[in-house]
Amino acid sequence: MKMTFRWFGSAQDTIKLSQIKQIPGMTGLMGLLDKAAGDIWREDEIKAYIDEVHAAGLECEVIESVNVHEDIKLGLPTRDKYIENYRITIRNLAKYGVKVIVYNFMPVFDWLRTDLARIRDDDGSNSLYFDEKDLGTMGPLEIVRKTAQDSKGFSLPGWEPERLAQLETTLKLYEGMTAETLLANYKYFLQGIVPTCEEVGVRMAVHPDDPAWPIFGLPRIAHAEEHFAKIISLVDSPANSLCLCTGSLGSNTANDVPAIVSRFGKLGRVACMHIRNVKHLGYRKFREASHLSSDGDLNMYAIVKAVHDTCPDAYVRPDHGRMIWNETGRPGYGLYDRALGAAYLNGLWEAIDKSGKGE
Ligand code: DNO
Repeated sequence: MKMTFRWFGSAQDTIKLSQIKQIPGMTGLMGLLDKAAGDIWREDEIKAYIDEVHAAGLECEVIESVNVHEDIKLGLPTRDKYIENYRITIRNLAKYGVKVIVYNFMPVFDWLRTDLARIRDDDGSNSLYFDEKDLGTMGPLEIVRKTAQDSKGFSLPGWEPERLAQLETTLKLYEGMTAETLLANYKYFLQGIVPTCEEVGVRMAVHPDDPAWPIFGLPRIAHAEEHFAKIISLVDSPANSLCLCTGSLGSNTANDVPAIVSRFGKLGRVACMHIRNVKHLGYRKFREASHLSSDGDLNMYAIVKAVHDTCPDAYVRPDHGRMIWNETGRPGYGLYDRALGAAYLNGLWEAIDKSGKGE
């Protein structure tokens, strides 16, 4: 397990690399640049970001949110141009030591919440929260407006303004699209990029749908065990791998998260993990909890044990955290609770590892 942290770059993040470096056991980043879906990630931009990370004594072997242009997901004729751009980005990232690229194949929306800062009465912390009932009354345009307004001026990954500006038009283009068509478009994309990944030694890792069910009538094909079995068989290569996000998968009580990690870990198809906990509050209603098992509904020990036993080389990040100790910053991406999460996950790992060796 290689412990990593998400960082949005010095111009966009309130957290300093020097602070990340001080978190025990932190090896590097799951980094990202602020780029529109479909754009080529230029070498000079990648180099500047990665040089800065290296200068702080951290690695950058994973890059996240190289977003897939909607024309690819929609299967439009223009998709070939965007697939070519994606190939160029893969090559450019590989030149600077990137080994894993995290992406998703969700139509229109990446992750979705109905409240970015739900306060807990008993301790005053706040965290991301979702209640499908609230969504029902809101609708897609309203939720976008509210998310932008609640983000306190921070850019949120997956909520890039240029993409969302086209929202109404894009939603229309998806009308009537089935999961089968989306899967066929996905296969076309993977067939276009996997040979490049194999050539330059990069693994693609798809992030699950979050929350783990379809929303707004859009097809979603990556939120259950059988979906991942289909995805990895679309192109049978270790370069076509998974980024299992426990909080996304765990939002749906039907998912047995440790079993999913074990199954695909054993197949060598878990390239990285986002590990966090969720607390279910009712039907399709949950809040993001601290990482500790007893604070939410996921068995974090069983999850870390599954990683330890089946995919020990996976890159891991503590994913989202709550806002605690009066911290203000990008929702889900404060310093303190993510650092606590990393320390806890490292503790679980050490206990599992040492007891396995009879220590
Ligand atoms: C949410 C993140 C996601 C993830 C993307 C990958 O906080 O985990 O935005 O990075 O889905 O493309």
